[in-house]
Amino acid sequence: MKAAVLMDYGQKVSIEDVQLKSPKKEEVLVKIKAAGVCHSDLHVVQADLPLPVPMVLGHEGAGIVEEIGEGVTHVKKGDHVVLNWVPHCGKCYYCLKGRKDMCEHAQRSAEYGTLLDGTTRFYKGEQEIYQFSMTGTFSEYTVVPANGVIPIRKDVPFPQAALVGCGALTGVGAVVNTAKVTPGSTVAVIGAGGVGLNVIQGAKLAGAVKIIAVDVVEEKFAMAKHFGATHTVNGAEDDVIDAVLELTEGRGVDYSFEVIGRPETIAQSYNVLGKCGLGVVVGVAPPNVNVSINAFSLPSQGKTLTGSWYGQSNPAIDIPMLLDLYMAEKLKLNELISKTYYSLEGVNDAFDNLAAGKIARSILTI
Ligand code: COD
Ligand code: ZN
Ligand code: ZN
Repeated sequence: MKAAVLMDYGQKVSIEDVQLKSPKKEEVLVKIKAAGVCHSDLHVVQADLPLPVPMVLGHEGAGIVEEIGEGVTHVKKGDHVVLNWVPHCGKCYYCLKGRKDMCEHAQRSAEYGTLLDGTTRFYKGEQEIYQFSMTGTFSEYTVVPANGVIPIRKDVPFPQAALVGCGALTGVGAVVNTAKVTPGSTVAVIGAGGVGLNVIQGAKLAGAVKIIAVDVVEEKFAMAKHFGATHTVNGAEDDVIDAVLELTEGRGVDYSFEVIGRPETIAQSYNVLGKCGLGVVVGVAPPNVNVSINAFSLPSQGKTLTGSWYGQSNPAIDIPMLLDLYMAEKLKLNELISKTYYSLEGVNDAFDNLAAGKIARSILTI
């Protein structure tokens, strides 16, 4: 069986012949049909996310259930599923508080590159191969925890379904679940990539009247407008804070979203807010990075800066809901697919295109 594996840092991803163990109790074997190439996969290749290697990358994916382990009742062989890269344990402090996105057990296993029991199902000869965020969708098959598969309607094409597993859920969820954007609001979205475009369409769905897309790549602005941006700012040419203030009668926006993961754009997302504004950081900067914001403005302007992980979502409910929105033509997914590769071999080319910033998403069909 073939999988795209980062064998070591400093190398390109290679297509390897790997073996997969059978699903254990509360696990599911999935035949992957489509996988999206997200910037977080590239972050791993570029060593911005410190994870163990060798690792099967890919966390956005959809496929068909091939086999279920003991105790799995919510899916059966043949079901179509989207993979959930935060398969919560249901027992930890945060799960019990209703915050599945913050599951301690899932976060720890993702850091170790294993499934919830601390072991991995992929191997090559004697060597264990880790799985990115308990998924590993750049592979013909994968084994994931039971909560890592969300059953979906069968009339959605696999590439579009895959996109909901990270980009759409992360982006729309940041707007709807974390920020709870209200109708008539003003919004700035910094970073109009695969996830940022979903923040933009989430803001439109939520009824925002002014949606300002900020990026540094000109090609992104036509896409941003198509997804619902009312204004655009090119951060490579203009001062972002001045431009946003000018577009909002000098006040700043009600909500801002940083969808890149860089300290300077995180600071921007705070500085473009008006009084009482809420800034949501979706992008993840490397672990040793700090951000500086003006201390006086916190109490005097009552601004809030928070974060959003996996759209603060409830994947079992939110993934089917987003697919229903897509089928009702209220959520754009087709337009997110800039390029399709009909084999895993396309993965490095997809990374190059992502790094150049000119595309929204590439899809690998498997
Ligand atoms: N100012 C404005 N825009 C910029 C700047 C800048 N200084 N630098 C880059 N951009 C733009 C790029 O041109 C591009 O359009 C956009 O920012 C980034 O988009 P993509 O398509 O490259 O990235 P996404 O949308 O696939 O991913 C964004 C994330 C924020 C999810 C990702 O980068 C991240 O932080 N990942 C780590 C977090 C993580 O592991 N999440 C789990 C899975 S997503
Ligand atoms: Zn992602
Ligand atoms: Zn938990």
